[in-house]
Amino acid sequence: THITVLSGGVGGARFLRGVRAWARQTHPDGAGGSTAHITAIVNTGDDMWLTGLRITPDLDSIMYTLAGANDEERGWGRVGETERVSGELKAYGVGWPWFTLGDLDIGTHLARTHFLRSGMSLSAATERILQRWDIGVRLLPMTDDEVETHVVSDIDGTEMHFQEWWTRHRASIPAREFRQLDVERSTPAPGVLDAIAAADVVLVAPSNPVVSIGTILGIPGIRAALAATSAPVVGVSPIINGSVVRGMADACLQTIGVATAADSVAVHYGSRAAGGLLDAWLIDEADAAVASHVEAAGIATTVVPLWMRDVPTAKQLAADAMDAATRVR
Ligand code: GDP
Ligand code: FO1
Ligand code: CA
Repeated sequence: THITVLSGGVGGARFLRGVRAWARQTHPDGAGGSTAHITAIVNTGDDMWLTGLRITPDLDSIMYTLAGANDEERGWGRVGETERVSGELKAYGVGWPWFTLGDLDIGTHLARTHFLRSGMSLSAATERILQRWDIGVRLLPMTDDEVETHVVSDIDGTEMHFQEWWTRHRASIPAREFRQLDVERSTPAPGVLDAIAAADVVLVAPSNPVVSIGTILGIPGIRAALAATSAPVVGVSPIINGSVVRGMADACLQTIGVATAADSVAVHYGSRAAGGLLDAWLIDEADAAVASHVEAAGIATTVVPLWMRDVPTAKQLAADAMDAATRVR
């Protein structure tokens, strides 16, 4: 079984932890792993160069979470982290004072930057970094090209890196538009289109629909591959009861004119039969009343608990998504 997951950072990481647990239980390899192959296609729009280092937040959130090395409370970075180097950089006035790189995390960035400087692509560098962490999931950046998400302020039209808008301003500056720099010249990373074409199931993680999933869909060729695959495409709503659960994704949805609601996000993604993304959509029990809107848009709907409070609940959600996949097409 080949399972391909489109993923952002924290929401995607929690979901992937559930998919991996489901695969280990239903397709055990007898050695604690699974015979099922899980590939995540990961957003890299949040990436940037900072103090000479290449930072890839969503890839790292997934890697640390699946390795059990993540700071669960904060949602990003390493558990048991210290910030001594960051303090030094601040004293030199280098980097972004509102963006803290942990000491252990800097080790990862140094390794990644070393590999990139030695001529490796981001996907090759990611594979090399993952050799250290036995996570049991293949992580593919959506592209090897630098396609950074920028935000255009609706107040004065100025443009800033997504990371500045999100982390420094906490998404409080009204955004006019999200831009993916140089996206038209980018190509999917090696393995991405194959992972979609050869999948038995494609899962869309409950990730930010705009700056995680939307960014992945913006890479030329990815939408067409999703339209063409024989695998069912099943999405999980990142919205529960009109709320984004954690983070500020509502500000992103507002910018593109989509309501923060489970049905609105599904309709925005669209039915694959009508040129959109989805065959099936999972919504929470709290949103059962809007299931008919999703069905009317041509998307099969399943109502299940969507709150991933721990690994068992995330595993059940993965099981429900795999079940939904068997019911379509
Ligand atoms: P980011 O890159 O770190 O912002 O993470 P993602 O893009 O992968 O996902 C962020 C989104 O995950 C949030 O906006 C939430 O809507 C969603 N999310 C977080 N936790 C849960 C959960 O337990 N259940 C569901 N259904 N969605 C969640
Ligand atoms: N988020 C913050 O709110 N403040 C930080 O200082 C911060 C540092 C940071 C360093 C490395 C990394 O991989 C992620 C980091 N994040 C930080 C989280 C992250 O930038 C955003 O939440 C995501 O990019 C949105 O997915
Ligand atoms: Ca992200």
